[in-house]
Amino acid sequence: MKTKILKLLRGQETYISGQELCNQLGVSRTAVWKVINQLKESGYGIEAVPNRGYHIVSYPDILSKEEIESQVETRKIGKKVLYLNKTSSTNIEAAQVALEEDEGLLVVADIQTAGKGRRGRAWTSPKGTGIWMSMLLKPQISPSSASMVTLVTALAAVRAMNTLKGIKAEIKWPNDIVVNGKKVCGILTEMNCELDFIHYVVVGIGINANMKEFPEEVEKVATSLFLETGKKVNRGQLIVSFLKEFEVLYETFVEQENLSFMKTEYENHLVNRNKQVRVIELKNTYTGVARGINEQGELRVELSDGEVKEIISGEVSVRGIYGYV
Ligand code: BT5
Repeated sequence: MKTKILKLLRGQETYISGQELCNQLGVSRTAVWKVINQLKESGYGIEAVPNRGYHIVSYPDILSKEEIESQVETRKIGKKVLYLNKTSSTNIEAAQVALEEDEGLLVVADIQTAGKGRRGRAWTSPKGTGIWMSMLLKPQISPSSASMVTLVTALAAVRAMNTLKGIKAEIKWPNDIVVNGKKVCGILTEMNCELDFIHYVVVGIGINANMKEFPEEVEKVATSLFLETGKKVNRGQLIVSFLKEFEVLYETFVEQENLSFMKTEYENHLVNRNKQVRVIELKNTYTGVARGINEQGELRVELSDGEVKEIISGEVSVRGIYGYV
């Protein structure tokens, strides 16, 4: 009911009467009044004027199931939200419920106590300032295509962030989003599959929204949207705009199972493009110039002898980004 009342209030430019809310929801005036009070207590600015009704005038930057579900405009992705004040990792939470939940579940937390990066690295996820979330996906594609979901997610995140004034977000292939050379967002895609069948994919996204500072261990590489613009981001709104961008790209990707439809746009945002990069593979390290991606999402790196290597995954450092010289 909270979600429904929030949605009705959001949809009105002016006052909506208590009676109208009761009629639309089929509940008593007392029930409506109680929920309005709860919303006010959580920080929503709601004006109540006798004979006119209620009007929402300000939205706090809080995350909740209702805040996201009342705004989401997608068909499937993020329609159902599992919100947790605190968790170890939203990727772990999503994996735990993956078999019983449908595709599209969004797990969001206000703080992660053991946020995960790739390959056992840690992701700093302090309270009340960032977006720590994971999407549960069940794409009917080959497991070998699943890594492309990371690139789809990166493009959706860049599109959503670039609607914010003063932000020019770029992609450092495959899974970092950077602003002015510092990391503002990371993506961790994990999969549970058989050799030829995907049970589920969990895509974790961490966005540094409103942090004013970072702990010493990431200070040199990390930035936040707030630090770059001086303006606080409404996390709920950013999540909703990301989900909308993601769903459209994801549906096309699952249908086509390649990235040709978004290759040009992705490359236009690629911070590595035409830059010298150092590729660190499991057994070997070399440098070359990143030229773009292929339809499978692999990074095309041109070596000094003109040979072009296509890199499936690995560590790629770019000169000038996080200090590679
Ligand atoms: C990533 O790994 O960039 C993937 C991050 C995914 C985080 C999300 S949050 C929601 C979901 N739940 C999880 O538990 N994880 C996902 P990687 O490319 O390995 O980068 C990790 C490195 O980034 C670390 O070793 C640090 O150097 C740096 N780092 C850690 N926290 C950071 C932060 N908040 N902002 C920027 N850089 C950070």
